Amino acid sequence: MKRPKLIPLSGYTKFSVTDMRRRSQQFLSQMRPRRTVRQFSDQPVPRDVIENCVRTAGTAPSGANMQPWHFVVVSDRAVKREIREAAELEESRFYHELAPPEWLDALAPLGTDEDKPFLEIAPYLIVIMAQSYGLRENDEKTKHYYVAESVGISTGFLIASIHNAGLVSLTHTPSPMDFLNKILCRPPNERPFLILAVGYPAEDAVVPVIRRKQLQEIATFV
Ligand code: IYR
Repeated sequence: MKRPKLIPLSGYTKFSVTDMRRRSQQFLSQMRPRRTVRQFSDQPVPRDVIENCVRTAGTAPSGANMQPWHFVVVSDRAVKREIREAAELEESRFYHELAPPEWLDALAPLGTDEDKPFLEIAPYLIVIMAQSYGLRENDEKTKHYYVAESVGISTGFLIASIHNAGLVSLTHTPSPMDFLNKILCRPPNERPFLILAVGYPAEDAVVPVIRRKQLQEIATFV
């Protein structure tokens, strides 16, 4: 068994309570206006900004530090079109055959349907892949732990950093999503977690009226 290689904690900054309070309030004010946006502009976004956001996602904690994620950043028009066509096929089945009425009722306030133009219009689709297990170069398998939790946390970091950069995103999960492995030539240890469309909002973008739960509804202090 390997012995742990431990080094002193560096890069940690302790703030005064006053500063802590101010910073936590500032961050809340920054995150609060974030909205999931469904109408995108086709205005290009610098690739280095996306690279930094993905780097930030890569700083997330993960089970046994296996970092069981892979981000496929799609900007190629033909690939985006292929993804749109395949996703709309699945979505059409979802809305017209598979979705139980209760689910359709829950989605009604969002105004979603099987038409997914954003998959072609948004300058970037970040396809987040979860690696159920690792594959060494010699094809040997390694175990991954808490994959969904790890990839979910990483995706949260990604969404927050995209918002912080002044861009908007849309989490999209056509179901099933296995067509993405084929289109993006991904290995069998990866399964699509979600598609994140990223870009600037369309000039005439609209969002549904939503209410966020209050602190007392989402937290219990014991
Ligand atoms: N995947 C479908 C349906 C959908 C499901 C949920 I849960 C949403 O929050 C939004 C949509 C679609 O993208 O339209």
